[in-house]
Amino acid sequence: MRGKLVGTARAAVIAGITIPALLLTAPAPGVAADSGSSSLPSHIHGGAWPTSHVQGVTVDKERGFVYWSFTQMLVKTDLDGKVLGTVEGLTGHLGDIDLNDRDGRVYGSLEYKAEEAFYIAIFDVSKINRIGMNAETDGVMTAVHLGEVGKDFTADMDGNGVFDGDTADTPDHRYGCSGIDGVSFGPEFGKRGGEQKLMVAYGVYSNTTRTDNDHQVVLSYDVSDWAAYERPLSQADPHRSGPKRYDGKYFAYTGNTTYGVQNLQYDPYTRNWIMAVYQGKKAGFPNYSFFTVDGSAEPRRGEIKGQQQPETGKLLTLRKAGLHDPATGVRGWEFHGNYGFDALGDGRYYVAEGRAVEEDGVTKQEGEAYLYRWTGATPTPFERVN
Ligand SMILES: [Ca+2]
Ligand SMILES: [Ca+2]
Ligand SMILES: [Ca+2]
Repeated sequence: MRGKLVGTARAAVIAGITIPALLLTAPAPGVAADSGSSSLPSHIHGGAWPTSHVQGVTVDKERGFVYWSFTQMLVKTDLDGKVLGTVEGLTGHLGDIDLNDRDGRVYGSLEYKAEEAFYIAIFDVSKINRIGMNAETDGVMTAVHLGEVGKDFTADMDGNGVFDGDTADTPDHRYGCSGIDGVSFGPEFGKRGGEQKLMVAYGVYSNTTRTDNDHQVVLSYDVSDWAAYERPLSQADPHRSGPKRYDGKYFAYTGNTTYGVQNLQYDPYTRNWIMAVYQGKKAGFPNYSFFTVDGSAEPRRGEIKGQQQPETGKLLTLRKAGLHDPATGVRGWEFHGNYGFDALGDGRYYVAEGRAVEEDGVTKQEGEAYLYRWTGATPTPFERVN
């Protein structure tokens, strides 16, 4: 588990069982985090690249590496922001990324909407050692196809025999699914430890005229048997090798957002699953920019509101903290984090920002990450560490 033992944290022994200090000290939301004594830079520069904007950041504290998703490129730096290598040539959309502590590799969402193909890209980041490595030909990336996403993306919801494709202006796409973006490893919802699952959140189109797109949708996968599915990806002829089934499918009622969960991250410190979004536009919802799912709550079966035919599913619980909209029951916060958010496990976080910059007459996208700590304050539960 990420950040199980951090800094000067001490473990306790109770009845002969060693309890990691984190589990003893993890506070309820609302309690300020200890800033910790392990030194990490308060700012990391991820460079500027001729790509779309930064989509995700994940930090390998032990080895001192930072990985950045720049939509068409994966960038590897050290903690000082020195560029160590890049993986380039992606023609789809690389979104949020997360480090799998089990195998030391970086997993990210990868979309090819025209091909109706959605993948988890797996980067063997130990092999990234130079700028300009190729995602298809340099043996650093495999991909696992997620069939369930394609099914929901292509669903002909109005039953007119036509799938309207990559547009928000349609009744098609089940739950409004536009693909996938947020990814994170963490325990099953309601569990403290146990097997780490890969959670994958849907993108959801912004559409204020339908009622069936007001949930964030999360698929869970056990990736321990994924070696059987992993294949290099030929983008001209994308494969469909992947698990037939997901392990779990979960729904969080937040109101419609603009492209769903941009960054998903399990935070062992608060036991929150954070969801950073681009705000929704629907009247009648609070349209918060940041949500926290209570990771200690068991999913409960209930109605997935707003569907054409009544439907039940496994519902997630938003943490009872922060802002609250009594009319809808939605709870949330005001924070960014939709360009990248990583939890270090000790109440500290790296949060990405990005912007367009001009370099030698070329427009590039710059990415950087700032260190924050948890405060639990409303409406913004983090403060920057300087
Ligand atoms: Ca249709
Ligand atoms: Ca994104
Ligand atoms: Ca993530």
